[in-house]
Amino acid sequence: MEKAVYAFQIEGSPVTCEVFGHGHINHTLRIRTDTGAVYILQKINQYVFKDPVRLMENVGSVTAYLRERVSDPRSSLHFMPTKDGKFYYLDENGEYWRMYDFVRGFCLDAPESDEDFYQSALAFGRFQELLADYPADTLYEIIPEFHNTTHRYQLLRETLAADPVHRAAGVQREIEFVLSREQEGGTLQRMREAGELPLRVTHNDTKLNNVLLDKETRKSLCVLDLDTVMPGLSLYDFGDSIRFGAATAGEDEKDLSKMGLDLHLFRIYTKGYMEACPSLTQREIEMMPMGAKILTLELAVRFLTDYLDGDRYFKTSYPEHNLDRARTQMKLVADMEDKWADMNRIVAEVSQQTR
Ligand code: ADP
Ligand code: GN1
Ligand code: MG
Repeated sequence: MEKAVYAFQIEGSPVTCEVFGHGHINHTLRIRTDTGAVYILQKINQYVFKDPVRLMENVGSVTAYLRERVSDPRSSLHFMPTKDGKFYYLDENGEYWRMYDFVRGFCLDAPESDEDFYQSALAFGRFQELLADYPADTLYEIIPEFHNTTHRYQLLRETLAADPVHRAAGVQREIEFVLSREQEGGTLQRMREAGELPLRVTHNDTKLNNVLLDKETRKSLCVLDLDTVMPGLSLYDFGDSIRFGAATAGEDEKDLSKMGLDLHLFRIYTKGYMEACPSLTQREIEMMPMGAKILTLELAVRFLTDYLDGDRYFKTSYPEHNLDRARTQMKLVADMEDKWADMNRIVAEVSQQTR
């Protein structure tokens, strides 16, 4: 780690280094130097990202493109070059590191007010609009089939068949829950293949903690975690934000009675997203509730698959962590099913008010 810090062109000498943030994928550290400069140093997770060089090319091009289109420099991530002019450092163990300027603001794991969540909707909606003319075919598909829910089900079936850590027998109810929704889970993928929904450049990982808010104004400053920026559907971004931020409990809540969809927050986000992304088509709008449900179901499938696979993908803090996460997502899916008519009504109302 120390070698990695010194590989980058930074201001001053490092004085502190601490593990930072609540991401599930990369190893993130905050570095402070004796001049008061602050940086984020990340070790790229190579189990998840097989080609870190292409990953950095994607992120580098997208951040450069965004930087030309925003007025506040804090609104776009800024990478520090290494002393030999690269945007990543490869250490002797084959690990890839990168460094960003620390954006002074804060990230939330749950909205503290309606306005916080509204701000995140504006940030992700704007992000989508800003990238509307970005040449999508120049981006590498850094994780192929990332939001292909049909493919996620195939991976679940393969893991279930291999049952590498003998956990399948203990989770039959959970397996049954997701398998009984497999047909519906493939809806977005089928629509994508049929060309019924426009292909856009999307973020693909729109959790609330991937948006930075300004400390003084609490307005959204910057969208973080651009590793999964790829061609995709707006409904992936909308759906993932709802699944994470409009839920009444966190992803790893053990008391499932606390988990459900907050319809008020669902309305707030829908409004912000529609306002910031006026190019959404009628079909995309109609499918918003389905986007929220499928992304939640997809995460249930992904967490369950990782649990069955011995927790190789997501960072976990205890053996049942992925199972707990899968269960919260299932509970949220079930609650969305109960509130389905309300979700559709809200989308129609907001659409009428904002368009
Ligand atoms: P992961 O892929 O593991 O989620 P992220 O890139 O999202 O990694 O980083 C993890 C956390 O680190 C973010 O949620 C955020 O709190 C913080 N973070 C990342 N980049 C920056 C930055 N440039 N400035 C300030 N905080 C950041
Ligand atoms: C991961 O990197 P992070 O923590 O923002 C994951 C997302 C999941 C999320 C679930 C590259 O997001 O797809 O939705 O965990 N990122 C990747 O919390 O797989
Ligand atoms: Mg993140």
